[in-house]
Amino acid sequence: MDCVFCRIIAGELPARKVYEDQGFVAFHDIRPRAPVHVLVVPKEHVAKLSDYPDDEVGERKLGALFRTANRVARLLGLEGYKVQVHVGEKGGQEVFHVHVHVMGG
Ligand code: DGP
Repeated sequence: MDCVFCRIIAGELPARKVYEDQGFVAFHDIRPRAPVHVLVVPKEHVAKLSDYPDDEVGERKLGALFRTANRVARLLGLEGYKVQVHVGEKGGQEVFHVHVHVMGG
């Protein structure tokens, strides 16, 4: 397994987890760019946001991803926060396993 986020999900690498459910995990970013900076990551390996299919399945998965980002922000007590997704190398993506940055505080 050469995906760093898959290895965190599998418990092979440590991470400061703040949330976990059946489909998602959230943990603190190793290089925080805000006082609170967590990554919300689906357990299913999908390389990038644009790989989700343009159909009802994709819509459900995208909805669940952003619903979880909101849930995590609420759990962390963030009143206002920034949500960011880098898509593809030219979009600044470094880790090719879909994730949403939630930054606040
Ligand atoms: P990006 O792919 O550009 O959306 O950003 C990836 C983010 O993942 C970056 O802010 C740093 C973070 N990151 C990379 N490797 C690890 C890691 O092993 N653990 C944690 N907690 N964060 C990581």
